[in-house]
Amino acid sequence: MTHNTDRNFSLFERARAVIPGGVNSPVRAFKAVGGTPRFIGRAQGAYMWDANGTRYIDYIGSWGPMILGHGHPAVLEAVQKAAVDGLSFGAPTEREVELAEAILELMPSMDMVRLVSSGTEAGMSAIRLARGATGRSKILKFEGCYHGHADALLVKAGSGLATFGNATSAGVPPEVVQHTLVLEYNNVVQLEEAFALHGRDLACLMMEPIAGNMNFVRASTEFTRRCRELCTEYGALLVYDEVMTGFRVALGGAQSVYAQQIPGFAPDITVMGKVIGGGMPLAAFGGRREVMEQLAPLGAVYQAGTLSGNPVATACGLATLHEIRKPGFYEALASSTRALVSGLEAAAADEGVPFCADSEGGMFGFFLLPELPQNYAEVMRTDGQRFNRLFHGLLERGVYLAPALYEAGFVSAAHTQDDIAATVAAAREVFKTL
Ligand code: HOZ
Repeated sequence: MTHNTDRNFSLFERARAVIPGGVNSPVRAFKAVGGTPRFIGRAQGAYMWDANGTRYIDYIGSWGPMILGHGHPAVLEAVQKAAVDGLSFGAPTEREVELAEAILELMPSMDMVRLVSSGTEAGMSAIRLARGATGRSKILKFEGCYHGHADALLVKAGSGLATFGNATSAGVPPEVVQHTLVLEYNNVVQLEEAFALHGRDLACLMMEPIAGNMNFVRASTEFTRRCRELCTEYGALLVYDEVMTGFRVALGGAQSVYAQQIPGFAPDITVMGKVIGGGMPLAAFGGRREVMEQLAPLGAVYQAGTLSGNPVATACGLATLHEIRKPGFYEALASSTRALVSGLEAAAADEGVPFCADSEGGMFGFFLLPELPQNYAEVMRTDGQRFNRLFHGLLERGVYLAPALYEAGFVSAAHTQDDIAATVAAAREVFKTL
């Protein structure tokens, strides 16, 4: 196809004239992998079709929300009905109470929850709440963990302990990030040293339990256990960012997976997004009652939103939660995801490509490395050019992965064994050329 006949290309040209970089969220621009982003016209089940009408097996799933696949009939019906009754009221509704009740039932660490519109908003609000509830300013995060684009959280780690305040973005004043401490993920020694030095000043430790923004890196059980113990010992709140993992890796989120390994394990605050909105702008943060009651109008921590608890988004979220609660849902999803991961591993091994992969529930990641990385520095050892060749080879064969090696992948309940087999066959062809 020439540029003259490629509608993706012409749309990207038009987009670049009116939208910075041609996209409304940077990674969509294919800057890391090169080439022309696909402009999606429609999607159904496990597939998406671009502006040229080319079909792709979709492993992004809108970056996580589309756990049922695209266009699930029960979800569409709920959304259509809700839209007829009104798009937004800016007033309380019965449906948001129902959704809050459903979330709390599935997430026992939360006594109360507040609905917002995006994961960034939920993460930002959780930090304010933690600071308000503890009366402390400092926060701790880990290199490679992404918690949305709020100023205080856009901090890259400096190497080594106790590195405060290196904003990853222009426009974030140093004073805003001076309270953000960044440590290496899965490094227990560094964690213990940091708490010994700053523990009494920390409002919270915020983490992705399975980091999905440095591809897919699990927190080790020991690291998770020490995070919990040290927060308790020093009076800091443990904030679990389950925007990606919530209702994605298990019905009770990643915290339910860790609770099986660490008896009594629970975070103090959980941040959620993506799946709880089923594809509509909806996110949430929740936690223990005495912490959540610090929020306005009960408490002194202000937080608000015109579209919070939006009636159409909550209908979409409720219908999605209804489906994922059905018996066997996660077993089937995890089994499809494992089949994908083990198929890719076997194909890479046959072709002599260094490759490793991991998955939990419907979330997966893979690396062109001989061993699974434990932290961001290890993830960075991936050969980016090789990943780009793999990405484009798969895209040409109708398989749509995230256009950057730092992103996790997502399988939906709509992916069939045939889709997985076709993906593995395509990968095998590409591995031969890497
Ligand atoms: N937050 C996503 C990257 N981890 C990108 C979301 C999007 O572009 O839609």
